[in-house]
This record gives sequence, C-alpha cells and structure tokens, in this order.
Amino acid sequence: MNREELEWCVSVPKVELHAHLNGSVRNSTLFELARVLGDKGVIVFSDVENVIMKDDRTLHEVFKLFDLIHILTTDHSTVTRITKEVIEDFAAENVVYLELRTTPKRNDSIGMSKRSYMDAVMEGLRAVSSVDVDYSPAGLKTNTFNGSTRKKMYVRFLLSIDRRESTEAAMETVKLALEMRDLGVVGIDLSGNPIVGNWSTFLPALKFAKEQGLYITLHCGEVPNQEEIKAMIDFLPHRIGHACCFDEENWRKLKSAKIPVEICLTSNIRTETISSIDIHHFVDLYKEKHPLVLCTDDSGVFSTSLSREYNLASSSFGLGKTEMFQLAEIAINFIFADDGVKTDLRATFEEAVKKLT
Ligand code: 6MZ
Repeated sequence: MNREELEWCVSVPKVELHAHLNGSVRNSTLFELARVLGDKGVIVFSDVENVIMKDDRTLHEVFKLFDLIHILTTDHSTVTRITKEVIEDFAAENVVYLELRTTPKRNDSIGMSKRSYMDAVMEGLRAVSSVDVDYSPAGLKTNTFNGSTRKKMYVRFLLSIDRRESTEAAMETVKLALEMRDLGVVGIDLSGNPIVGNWSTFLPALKFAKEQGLYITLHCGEVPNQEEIKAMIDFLPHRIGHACCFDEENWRKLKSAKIPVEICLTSNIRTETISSIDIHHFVDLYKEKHPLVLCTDDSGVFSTSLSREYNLASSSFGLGKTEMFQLAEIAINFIFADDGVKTDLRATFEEAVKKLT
C-alpha cells in the first residue's frame, strides 16, 4: 500500500454507511477486555488472543468471532466505552457523516434490556471528546461546547435485527427505533449469519418499520439464496449491503430498482464471499453508474479503515484522485438524513475539493 496515497484517502472527507459497532472495536480494547475476563477465569485469554489475531476467516468463522466479541463487550459500561472509541476512530480519519449500526441486546442476567443497551450506546456518543457530534435529526442535540471550533461530525444510528431473532424480538427493535428517533435513530438493518433464519420471520417488523417512515437497509446476497434475494429486492429497501451472490435475473432487478449498494471490499475478500478483488461486482456497478458507497463493515474484525477501503478501490480498479473524490462525495445522496444535512455535507466537500484534487 502506497503511503502517500493512503494519506490522501485519509484527508478526503468521507461518509460511512455500513459499520457494525461490535465489529469496529479496536483490537487493543478487545485484548484489554479479554485480559480482565481471563483474570476472572471467565475465559482463557490465549484462546481469545488466537481467535482475534487470525487474519482470514470464512463467513461462518466470523459469526463465531462475533459471539466471542459479545462476551467481551456486552455490559453497559463497555458498550459506552466502545461506542465512544469507535466514533472517535472514524472521526480521526475524516469521516464527516457516520451511520453506525448495532444490535440492541437483552441480557436479563445483567439487567440489560434493548433500551438500556441503547442508552449505553447514547452515553458513549455523548462522551466523544475529539469532535463535535451532531446526532439529532432536528440538529438540536450536539455535544458542542459554546464557541467550539472543533471538527464537526454527523452520527446517526441504525438498529440491527439479528437473523437469529424471532418476529416478536424484531418488532421490539423496530418499536425501540421509533422511540429513539429524536436521539438520532434513523433506520433498521437486517444482519447476522445469512444461513440462519427466514425472510418471512423478519418481514412483518420490516414492513411496519417502513410504514412508520424508518429507513431500511438489508444484508442481501452474502450467500447465494436467490429466492431470498428476490424477495428482498421486491421489498424495495432504501439500501442493501454486500450484494455478492446474485444470479443474473436478480442482478438485473437490482439495477433497474436502482437500490444503492453498500460495498465492503475487504470484508468480502476476507470472508471469501468474493474469491478475488479483480472480479468484485464493484466494477460492474461503478461502470454502470449504479448508486454505491464504499464502507468498512467491521473495521476491527477485518483490520481495515474507510481510508484503506478507498485506497484499495483506487489501486485495484485504477481510479484516480478525481474519481475517488467523486465517489466519496456521491455517497451523500444515499444517507438516511434530511436535506439540511446533505446541503451541509456538500459544502464540506466543496471546501475540500479545492485542496485535494
Ligand atoms: C452479516 C454482520 C456482518 O450489532 O453487535 N454483522 N452480519 N454479515 C456481516 N458480514 C461480515 N458483520 C457484522 O455488531 C456485530 C453484529 O453485526 C452483524 C452480526 O449480527 C454481528 O453479531 P453489533 O454491534
């Protein structure tokens, strides 16, 4: 990786639309948490260390890793800590608008409800100190201090439904999202192990969410389940993630529906969902000017960053600085926020373009 090119990618303002909170935790934090639980005898530290340090994992192994990460992170104070760190990490590499997604978790044994999990997330957001964060749709709630001249960043939340969940549990998450709209929750994501669960289980909750005006993004086509992919496209979500394993007919449907695609290059390669970067579907979508946005997915788990994803796209597909800058800027069109935010972000990019291209 060319250092100067990577630094340029860092300096470009960027929009991150597909980042899972627990997949974006720093390795150093995971190790620290594992050491504490190791000392308590809850886990064996060296086992955890081996799993975290492993570089290439199949999609199946990734979900085993998430179960482990959740053991390390899921108490209120740790959720608060990782939220703060993850937002600050994105801010540090010039992400100016972040949609962070997470699965609200209930754990009766520690008195955690989906709401209290999300309250812990919100506390982490309010604790961010390296940038001023705007997280309310009305633009009223910020952690801005009077007269601050710090960098500003927009943060919005998507609540994820895990494919292991029941219809009732999915509905609970949607109701929570509605309850938390004033706190920056803008939509719902469907994620989790793609070979688990059925589309029909989540559909009632997703339909309800859509009717209530929440935005919807779906993990779609991480495995070649064409029937499910077709049903998902017919649902007309506002965006989809991945879109790796489409047959020709579904690919045509996706293109004609013009549903924006969240592209996660490193994730797709590391999990072997796509066998090699030069046959990645980014190329086809990009050539056809299909709406797409580069994203990290799980920057911690896949040891990447949004700047690295841009750098990878540039070096793999031969895109120059002007194209890369345009790719970053066009993502504004696909965010789940109002026109005021879009206008403000466009102004930020206009400022930056003079210096960077
Ligand atoms: C599908 C994924 C994922 O929600 O606990 N998740 N779901 N495909 C992927 N591609 C590799 N990466 C992450 O963050 C972790 C959760 O996000 C989903 C999984 O459900 C995982 O447990 P939160 O913050």
